[in-house]
Amino acid sequence: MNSQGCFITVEGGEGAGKTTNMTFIKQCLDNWEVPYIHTREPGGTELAEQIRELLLNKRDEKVAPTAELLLVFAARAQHLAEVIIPALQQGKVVLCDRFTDATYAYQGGGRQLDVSLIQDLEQRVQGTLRPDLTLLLDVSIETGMARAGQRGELDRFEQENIAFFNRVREAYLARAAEYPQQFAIIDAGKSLNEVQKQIKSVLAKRLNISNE
Ligand code: Z5A
Repeated sequence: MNSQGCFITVEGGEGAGKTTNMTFIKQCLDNWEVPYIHTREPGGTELAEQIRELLLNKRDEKVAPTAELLLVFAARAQHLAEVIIPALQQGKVVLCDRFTDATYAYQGGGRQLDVSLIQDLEQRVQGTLRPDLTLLLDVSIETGMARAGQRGELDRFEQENIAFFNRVREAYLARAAEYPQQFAIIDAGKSLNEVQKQIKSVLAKRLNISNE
């Protein structure tokens, strides 16, 4: 636990079903009467949402991977100071759609940036703060891309190629293997009903909810 609160992050690659399952997680927390805030990265504050737009918008200029990384952490520093840390200090559950594990996956795995640079920024921006629980929605690239393909226009990340998404997935799975106490891998290739059963069981256990 961080202070009195609990920091829960949800991660996954393309078409893993984060948005769909976030709605379900919020319903679970509401039913259990657990006080929480829901937020996202990049974003979560006015400034950080503006940085999100800079990051996601398609542009003619090629974005240097290091510039992308620094923007991600600039947004995170603001988000931590304004939203995440105060909520944890108030004893709330902070439910965050993506966090630094996404940086290891997308900028470390996808963009192949030096991981020690990410570790250094993580330490400087977050200190010792890490998620208490990360739900990693894991799905094959084929299934994920087929699902994501049903959506509208693609953003700057969604336009990447299969090799990029493979590296992202591998990096997420490597993080989960390295930090088994933090991560719960959810098989997001299954039916929505089965996925949500897995999520509910992990959440209830982590939050000590007995009356599921
Ligand atoms: N990024 C980064 O590079 N570095 C960082 O540090 C951070 C982020 C924090 C924006 O993220 C981008 O930011 C992201 C990485 C980068 N790039 N990408 N891509 P985002 O989280 O805002 O965007 P997203 O990845 O597109 O997430 P999403 O909108 O939640 O999409 P999703 O996971 O695909 O979820 P979905 O829309 O709920 O599901 C997709 C479809 O599949 C939808 O039609 C569902 O009905 C369907 N679905 C979902 N689950 C199932 C199951 N189980 N069966 C069948 N169909 C399903």
